[in-house]
Amino acid sequence: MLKLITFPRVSLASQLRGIKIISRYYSIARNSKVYPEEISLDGKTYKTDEWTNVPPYILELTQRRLHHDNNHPIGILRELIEKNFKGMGYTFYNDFTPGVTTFQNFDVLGFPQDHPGRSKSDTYYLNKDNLLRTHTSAHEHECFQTCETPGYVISADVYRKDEIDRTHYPAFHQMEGARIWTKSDKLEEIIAHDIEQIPKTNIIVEDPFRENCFNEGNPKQDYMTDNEVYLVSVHLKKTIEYLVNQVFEAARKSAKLAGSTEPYLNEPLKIRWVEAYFPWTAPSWEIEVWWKGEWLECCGCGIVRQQVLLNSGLGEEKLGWAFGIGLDRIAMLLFGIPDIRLFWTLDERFGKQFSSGNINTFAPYSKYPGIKRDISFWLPKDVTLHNNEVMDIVRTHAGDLTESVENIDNFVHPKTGKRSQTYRLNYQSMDRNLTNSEINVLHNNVEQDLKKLFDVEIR
Ligand code: FA5
Ligand code: MG
Repeated sequence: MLKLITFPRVSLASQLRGIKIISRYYSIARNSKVYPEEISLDGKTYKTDEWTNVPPYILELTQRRLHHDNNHPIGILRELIEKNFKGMGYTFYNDFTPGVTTFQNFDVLGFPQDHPGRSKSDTYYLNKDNLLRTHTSAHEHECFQTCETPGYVISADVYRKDEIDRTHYPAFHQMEGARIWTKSDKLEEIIAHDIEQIPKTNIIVEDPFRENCFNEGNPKQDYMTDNEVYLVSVHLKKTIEYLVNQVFEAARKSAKLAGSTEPYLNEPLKIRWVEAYFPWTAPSWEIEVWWKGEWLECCGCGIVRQQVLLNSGLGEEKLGWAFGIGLDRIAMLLFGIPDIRLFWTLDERFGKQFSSGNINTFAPYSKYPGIKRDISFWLPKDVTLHNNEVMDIVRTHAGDLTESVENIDNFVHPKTGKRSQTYRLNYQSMDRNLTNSEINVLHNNVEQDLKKLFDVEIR
C-alpha cells in the first residue's frame, strides 16, 4: 500500500522521513513501469534501482549544454562573468558531466544524512549512489584537488525537483567560484593586497556583518584567526559585489540603449548581505540585490570548512572562500525574459534574438493560448501528498506543456473529516496551439497515476 502515516505535530525531520517513504513507493511503482535496467549518461551507464527517479525528459535536458552556447542568454551571461574574472588567477571549468555521486554532491561537503536535500522528493537519482548534481558545489572536491591556480570558476547545469512556475524549473544553471590562500607570516598582507586588486564599485552596500563577520549563530572556524576570517570575508564579498555590479551595469546599459527611461535605471545599485547556512562553509552569507522594487537572492557563499580542504588533499595551512551564483534568474532580468521555460525552447523565434556578447531585451512573440484543467480528489485517511509529487506526475506526462501547477484548494469535510485537495493545471505550449483532445489524454494519465500511486478518489 502506498500509505504514509503522518501525525499533525511531529518534527519536520520525521515528516521528511515520511516523504522519503512515500517517494520510495512511488518510484518502485514507476520503476517497474518506466525505467529501463540501465540509464546511460555522457558515456557512463548506471544500473537503475529503487532510488531511480529521473524521468526521460530530464535526461534529455542534460544534453542541451546551454551554458556552452554563446548565442544563448545563459551562455552570454556566463561569458560576461568569466570575462570579468580573466587575469585574476582563476581556472575555468565548464565541462563537468551532471552525473555525480552522492559522495561528491553531499557527503564530502558534510551534508548530514537526514538533510532534506538528499530526499527523493528534492533530488533526481540515477540510482542509490549516483544523481544529477543539485549544485555546482558537487565539483569543489575535484577542483580543490586538481586546480593549479589560486582560484577556479565552474559553470554547469544543475537539477532539482521543484515546483513549476514562471521562475522555477527543474533544471537551471550555476556558477561556482573559489579562492585559496596559504598561511604564512605574510598572509594578512597578501590578502589585503589582493583585496586592493578587486576593481572598485559604486554600489550601495548594506552589511551588518562586515566588521563583526562571525557570531555564535554564524561561527568562525577555530583554525583561523579573527583577522584572517575578516580579511577572507572582505575579499569574498568584494569579489561578489564586483561581479554583481558588472552584470547589473550591463543590464542597465542595455535597457537604456533600448530606450527605457524607467527611474530605477538612474539609481545606484543597492545590495545587502544576510547570514546563511551551508554545511561546508562557516561563516556563510547570501547576497540580495534590490532590483525593480524587490530583493532578489542570487548567490550563496562562505569561508570553506577546513575539513573539505583536507578531504581534497590540501594541507592544514590552506584557507579560502567559495560562492555559488544562480544564472537563470539573473539572465531573466538581464534579457527581459518573462518565463524561465523559454531558455529551453527550440523555437527559432527565441534563439535568433540573441548573439554572442550582446545583452538585448527579449521581444516576446505571440503567446499561444493555454488550456486550464482542475483536478480535485479526496485523500485517503493518513496519506499526505507532497506538492512535488503532483508536479512530478504532471511533468512526467506533459513535460514542457506544463505551464504551472497550483494547489488552489485544501478542504476538510466538516462531518466526515475527509480531506480534499484541488490542483489547477495550466497546460500551454511555447511553440504551437494545443488541442483539447491531446490535453484530455495527458490529463487522464495524470489522474490515473494519482489514483494508482496515492490511492486518491477523484471528485
Ligand atoms: C547553493 O546551491 C550552494 N551550492 C551555493 C554555495 C556555493 C554556498 C559555495 C556556499 C559556497 P542555493 O541553493 O541557495 O545554494 O542556490 C544558489 C543560487 O542558485 C540561489 O541564490 C539562486 O540564485 C539559484 N537558485 C536556487 N534554486 C533555484 C531554482 N529553483 N531556480 C533558479 N535558480 C535557483
Ligand atoms: Mg539559497
